[in-house]
Amino acid sequence: MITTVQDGRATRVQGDPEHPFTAGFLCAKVNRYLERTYHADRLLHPLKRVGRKGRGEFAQVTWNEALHDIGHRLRAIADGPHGAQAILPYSYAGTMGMLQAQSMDRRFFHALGASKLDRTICSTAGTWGMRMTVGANVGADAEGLASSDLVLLWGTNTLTANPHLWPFVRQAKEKGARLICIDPIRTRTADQCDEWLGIRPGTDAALALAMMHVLFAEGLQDDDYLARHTLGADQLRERVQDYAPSRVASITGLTEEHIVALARAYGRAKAAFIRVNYGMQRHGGGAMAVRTIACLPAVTGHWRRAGGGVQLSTSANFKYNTAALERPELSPDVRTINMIRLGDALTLPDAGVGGAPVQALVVYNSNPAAVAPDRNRVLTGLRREDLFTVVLEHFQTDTADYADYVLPATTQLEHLDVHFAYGHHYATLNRPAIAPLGECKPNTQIFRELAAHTALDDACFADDDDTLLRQALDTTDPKMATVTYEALMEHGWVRLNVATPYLPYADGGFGTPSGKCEFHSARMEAMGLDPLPAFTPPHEFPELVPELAARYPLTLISSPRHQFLNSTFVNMASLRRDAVPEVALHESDALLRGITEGAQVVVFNDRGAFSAVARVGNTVRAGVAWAPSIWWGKLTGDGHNANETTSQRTTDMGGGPVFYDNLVEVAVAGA
Ligand SMILES: Nc1nc2c(c(=O)[nH]1)N[C@H]1C(S)=C(S)[C@@H](COP(=O)(O)OP(=O)(O)OC[C@H]3O[C@@H](n4cnc5c(=O)[nH]c(N)nc54)[C@H](O)[C@@H]3O)O[C@H]1N2
Ligand SMILES: Nc1nc2c(c(=O)[nH]1)N[C@H]1C(S)=C(S)[C@@H](COP(=O)(O)OP(=O)(O)OC[C@H]3O[C@@H](n4cnc5c(=O)[nH]c(N)nc54)[C@H](O)[C@@H]3O)O[C@H]1N2
Ligand SMILES: [Mo]
Repeated sequence: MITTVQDGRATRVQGDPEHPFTAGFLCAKVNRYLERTYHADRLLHPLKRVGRKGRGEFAQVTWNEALHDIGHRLRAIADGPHGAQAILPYSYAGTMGMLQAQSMDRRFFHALGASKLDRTICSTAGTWGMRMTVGANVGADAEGLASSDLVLLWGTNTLTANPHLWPFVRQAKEKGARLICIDPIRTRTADQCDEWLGIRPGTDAALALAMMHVLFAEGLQDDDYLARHTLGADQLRERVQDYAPSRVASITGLTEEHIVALARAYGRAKAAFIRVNYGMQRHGGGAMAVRTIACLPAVTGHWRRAGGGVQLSTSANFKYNTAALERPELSPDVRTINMIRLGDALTLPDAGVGGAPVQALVVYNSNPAAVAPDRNRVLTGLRREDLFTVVLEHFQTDTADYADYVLPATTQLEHLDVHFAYGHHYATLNRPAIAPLGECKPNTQIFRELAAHTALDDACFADDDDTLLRQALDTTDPKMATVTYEALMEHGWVRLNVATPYLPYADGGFGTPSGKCEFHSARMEAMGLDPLPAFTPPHEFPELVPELAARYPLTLISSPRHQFLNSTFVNMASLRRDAVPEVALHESDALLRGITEGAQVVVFNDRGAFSAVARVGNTVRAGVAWAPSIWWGKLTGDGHNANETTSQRTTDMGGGPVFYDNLVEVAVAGA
């Protein structure tokens, strides 16, 4: 992103036309980054709560007063009967920069001895799935897509969530590739594909197993690749016997013909590119689903060729020196709390995991009052008068309303950082373009000063941001050889030291213990899991929970609204416009409930409820409801959002969230 600055004020942001991947294009949201940065509601001064918890009533205080009091309170808790484990940090994706998201903050909490946070809310299930099959979250390179002859967009809303991939998908299409979208929702991405397969939520593993059933049955496998680079091919071949297309049709809700045709198209392609994304892993069996799909290109040998393979992420290729940034050795042996179980952690006496209750919560780069599951429990916890809450923010979010102190943080335009990527292979420097607005400070600086006020005196708290940047780059990993301080300062971005396109498994070389693509995983067996790919149903799979499904027959998917970035940008009038919370229903489901287009409805289950306007049509498959998210509670009509209905249950591996594994009912409001 290139920022134009006049007289100290940023006047324009634009994409860098020379960047090989983003090619001068910013997404709908970041295009408005100036409006966000200079928004009239931007927090510019430290604030201290004066009203009741959650009322959002604050008075301006000086930094010194705020930091002194926070340091004093945290120190008192650390020295108290429960010790520092009663303090919980809470952060995720507000910024994913190495400095502003995982450096001074981690040092601070490690040195303090606070509880650790397991940052699972987004990607751990899929990451574990990839790890078990191919060894790491490393897959195919989008820059090979032009050579692909079949593109499967599987559980990904590319045009909304990852639009920079689209030009590469189009290159493939222009050269004759077929595009198939596999998604319970007919998204704007599905609309641009040759075919939409409206699968039942949480059943993707079954589909992949049926594809392998057909591949083996029809001799479409690559025997040479199987023999040289895989482990457990015979066991896999036997396992997929259980997944005949006729049986899988009833699991997935797709026809047998569609399943067979998909398998044949895949098996006959030379280099099929599967873009699998995070949608499908937000279900109880999400890790197994990703693991199973990741087996496909090893069966057909597509990994050999540019444009072939599976991509979930490219993030594991970025080997910044996180140990130097985070200093984990400063931490004593403390408990870890899974971030998606925040509701329990704040409301159960031992935080749900044993030991101390949570007495202080320090939130930065996150808005848990909107994004965390089981929102009622989260708000019940945040409302506790005895919970000391500090929130570092740009805006007065739902979460900030519950704070005792709100501290104003800088945006990407105002601080230094360096970024990894999860869809491409370029490291990016983030240079500050303007001075911090008002009294805002970077997260790094806030934690640096907080360390002093909490009587933490390790020398590492003296490192400035430039030093942190150099520490992040201090690594001997060969993939990082090109990512030097000088190269970043000169170009702003630099490609990792990998070929273009990068073919990670063309000749095997998997990151698993065996060095092979592991169809059979001894590690999973050791974890007490099925060592072979299988269909692991969602927690709330109607066939498994018939009584619950009788009361709550619809599966709610609350994936991102096109104009929002999780809960970021929701407060921007130009992006929200006149939008209100909506829920899309299939016309058959609407008819059954007497719901018509535009009707005011309530979406509910035993966990909670939220209001929405009904959108009736054929954009979702029958049995599925779609509530584009993530709304700020306080910007909706009723104060609620979709996370009132989601659960704190976790995925089969990785302890990930199951946001879309969520049975609800929808009724006309007031009925
Ligand atoms: N505009 C915009 N872009 C974003 C974000 C945003 O909020 N807004 N968020 C960013 C972040 S943090 C992330 S993690 C990514 C997420 O981006 P994606 O990985 O694309 O994830 P989702 O949008 O959650 O889900 C993608 C699709 O999966 C579908 N889906 C749900 N359940 C299933 C299933 O069981 N099987 C299949 N096959 N499909 C299913 C959903 O209907 C949805 O259309 O996007 C990033 N980009
Ligand atoms: N129902 C449902 N829930 C979901 C999802 C879903 O699809 N459906 N998606 C899930 C996913 S994939 C994710 S990744 C999570 C995301 O959840 P979060 O990580 O909480 O992401 P955001 O909602 O974008 O909130 C980030 C906050 O950080 C602030 N911020 C940004 N930059 C900075 C900074 O430099 N310093 C400080 N101090 N603050 C900053 C922003 O103003 C914003 O309020 O939500 C999850 N929750
Ligand atoms: Mo995410």
